[in-house]
Amino acid sequence: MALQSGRRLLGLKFVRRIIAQENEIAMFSTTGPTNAKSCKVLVVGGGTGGISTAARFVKKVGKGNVIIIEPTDTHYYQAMWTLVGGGAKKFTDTSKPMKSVIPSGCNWIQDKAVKFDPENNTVTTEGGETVNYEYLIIGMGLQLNFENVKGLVDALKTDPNVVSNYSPNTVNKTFPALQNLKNGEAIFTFPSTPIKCAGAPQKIMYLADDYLRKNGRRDNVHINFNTALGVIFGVPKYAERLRELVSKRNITVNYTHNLTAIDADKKEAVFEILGNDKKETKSFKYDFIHVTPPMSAPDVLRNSNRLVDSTGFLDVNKETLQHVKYKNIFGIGDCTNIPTSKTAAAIAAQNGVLYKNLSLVMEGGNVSSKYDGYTSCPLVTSYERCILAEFGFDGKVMETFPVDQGKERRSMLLLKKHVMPTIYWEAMLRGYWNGPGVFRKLMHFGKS
Ligand code: UQ1
Repeated sequence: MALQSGRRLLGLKFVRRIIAQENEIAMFSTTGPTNAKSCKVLVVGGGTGGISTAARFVKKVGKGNVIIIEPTDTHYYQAMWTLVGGGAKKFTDTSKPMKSVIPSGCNWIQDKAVKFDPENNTVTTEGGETVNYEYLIIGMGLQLNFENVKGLVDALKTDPNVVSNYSPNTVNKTFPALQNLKNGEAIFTFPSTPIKCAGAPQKIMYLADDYLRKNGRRDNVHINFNTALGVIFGVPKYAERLRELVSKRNITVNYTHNLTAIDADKKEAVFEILGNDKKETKSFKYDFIHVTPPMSAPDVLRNSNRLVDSTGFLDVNKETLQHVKYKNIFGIGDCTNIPTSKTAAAIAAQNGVLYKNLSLVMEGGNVSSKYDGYTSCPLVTSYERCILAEFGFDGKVMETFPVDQGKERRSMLLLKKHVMPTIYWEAMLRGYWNGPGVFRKLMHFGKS
């Protein structure tokens, strides 16, 4: 009797093991019938937020337990594209192969996430793989919607004087166009949507201004900053300095002007005037136009109703970075609805908070670390100088150095041009940069 039940037990164990093995094969095989994978931490996005958080969590949860879903094979340091557009840095110095920045121990699925199912903890890719996760980090960045401006996609292809620093496909057009600009109208636009690096639309304008002055052509070119916004910058301290700057540099600012169409044949750009009820538009002739395209959260996220707010951005708690509905989902960077300026510096500061809070959740606790909205925008004002804007939620100024950073400074441009790239590639993407918060506290003797 005892022997029989012992055998039966052994048999049962054996059958269970076979079933488990089959399940395991199904879970990890990429070609198996269910095509499913499983992991502890799934990171969607191989940009700044995705790579820097994956680097931290793989150290915590171990090799093979972090999967990154990212379709592209190149990782860009986009913060450098202003200087590429200005001819001060090489485009080839702003990228690395994706595989070289995937943290070791992480599994990379080179595919596009096409479906989120947060109720069942799965994400499905375009290639049909379903990835099951315990914890999900979404860092998908922003989508550039060039097609939302009529005629722009074609104009970018056919007109050498229509340029944009915002895409790897167009950033290399900017400097040659500037070199060819001898006289006439130069226009720099800012759209009516949230964008990444809200300072970039005017940084390239200040470089263009400086370039034209240095080449003796500035008097022949009229520079316009046509912005959909009603202010030049969101933080009053820096806005004041920038208003002084544009007036000193003889730049015309047209507020509430939102680009809606480009007619490359007529060399005309059409702007709708926002804020008044009657639909008014105004056409501007251009000899050079730098376009900042409208942007949004990526379509796949926008269409995931359960994950996003009414604006289509990932709905997270702005301080804890935890999703408002799903406690095992966190968001980082540009695709979130965190009300701060979308920059790599913001992601750096969010990194530390996300790591602490998700670690607490993994250990069965509650989130406790709080993000203060820190972000930084090195406002390049010439080839030699920059205003290093640093601020948090509600425009609170949070400067690192014990000097007035509202002034144009050579030191801050050197920091942006020569120090930040090393911090980015060597520290941040490896999970070792939480932004300059500790230095700020040290330099202000612990006061803020
Ligand atoms: C920063 O932390 C950061 O993230 C990597 C940037 O992104 C490129 C920046 O441009 C800046 C300015 C910061 C803030 C760093 C310091 C030292 C003030």
